[in-house]
Amino acid sequence: MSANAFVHPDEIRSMFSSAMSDMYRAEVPQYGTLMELVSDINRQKLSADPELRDGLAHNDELGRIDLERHGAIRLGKPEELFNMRRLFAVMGMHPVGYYDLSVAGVPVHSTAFRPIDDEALRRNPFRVFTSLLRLELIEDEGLRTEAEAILAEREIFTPDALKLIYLAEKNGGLDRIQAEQFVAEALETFRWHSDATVSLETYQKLHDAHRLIADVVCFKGPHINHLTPRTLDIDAVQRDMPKRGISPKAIVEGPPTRNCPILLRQTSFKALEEQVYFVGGSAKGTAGTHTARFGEIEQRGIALTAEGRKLYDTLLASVRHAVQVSAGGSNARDYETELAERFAAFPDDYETLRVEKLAFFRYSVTKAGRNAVENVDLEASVNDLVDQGYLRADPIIYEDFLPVSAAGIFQSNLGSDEQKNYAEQSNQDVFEQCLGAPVADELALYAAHEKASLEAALETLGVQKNVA
Ligand code: OOG
Ligand code: NI
Repeated sequence: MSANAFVHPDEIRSMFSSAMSDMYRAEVPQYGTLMELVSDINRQKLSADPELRDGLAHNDELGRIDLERHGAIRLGKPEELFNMRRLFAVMGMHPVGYYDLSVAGVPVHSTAFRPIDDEALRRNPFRVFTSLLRLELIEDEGLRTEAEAILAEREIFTPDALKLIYLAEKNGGLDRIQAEQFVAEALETFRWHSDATVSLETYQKLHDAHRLIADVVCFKGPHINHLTPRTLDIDAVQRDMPKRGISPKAIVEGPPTRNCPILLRQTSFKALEEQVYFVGGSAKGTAGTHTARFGEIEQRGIALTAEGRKLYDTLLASVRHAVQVSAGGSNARDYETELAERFAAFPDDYETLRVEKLAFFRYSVTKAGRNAVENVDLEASVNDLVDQGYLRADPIIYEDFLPVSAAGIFQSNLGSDEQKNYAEQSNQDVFEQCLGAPVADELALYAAHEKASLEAALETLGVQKNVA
């Protein structure tokens, strides 16, 4: 490799996520404790469940278990989102999906910046859930103007970060020295600042409008508000958090425990109260506190088709209608029971999920299939070929987020008395204008992945078929 060769975006992403992880562990020690708990439980789970271990090994995922994590940030103005897209593109992360959280009383809309192709996901799946504040949802016009004026003053990227983004775009990549500098400069944007940019009085006014608005508007930048390792047993982590002095949110968001995990299950520990200084008062400022940063864990399962997702949404809505978890979480058990009972209606074996087209699979030719190439019945259906043992179908893992779960994570860290109903409709067009690009449709990505794997497998078997 010559000295000037470009560093692969996947590698820059790995450098960045590892630097973020180090920074966050140093800034939020409780996150380090959570990471240790997760790694202990992953190890136990792998040694107790050889089938799980083999499955992960087959999909080449064993190596990425301790890597898998996501983070989240909240931005204040359109140009921040625009430049954030450019920054993440340098690391091979692109906007996928549109999430409207105003329907759940959180005045933001969001996307996830993430690697898209299989190879890139395998190398490092790090994603960042990125929200943009919707200032138009502040009812008080005076306060809205004030918030806009405060945000207009700030620049969340360092001049060198912007310069390196420009260079990467112009030259098509960054060399080793530039990539290292880029990671260091990019990190500055996500760092915690204990100095607020406003007085305590202004903070309080914005806080009263919505706690989230104060979090976005009153600081120098969009501090990373959580990082999320992957766990192989989320129920065990939820159960054991208190044993390590960590206080979990009341319930695990998403589907219940199942034999065949679907979509995404998440839980978090509650945001910590941290000391900050507001403008004014003594030279150092006025001491106060702000609550924003927490830790989260995730467990991912198979990606669902539109039909599977409809069933999931319907069942979840009926559970949430039947049991509303109280602020203190005293009825969390009722919720869990209801969730498990209602989701009994969701098929829980991969074969049914596949045959009923509820979930996405990656197809490959088995050894038996390769041996039988000359004798394969050309009229056989895909299901026949699977039944005959010539084709193998493995789950495609869900790489995105869930709006109802995300709202639950937001709310548990904002205090559950913050529920507000915004009349404003979701607005993907406005979001994409701010972003400067369309967001990719996640269902289309999974469908294309499944289709490509099936076409390649059928070609190997010598079967010509129109794959829908
Ligand atoms: C983002 C909350 C959503 C998730 O994993 O669903 C999220 C935030 O609090 O900014 O991270
Ligand atoms: Ni999260």
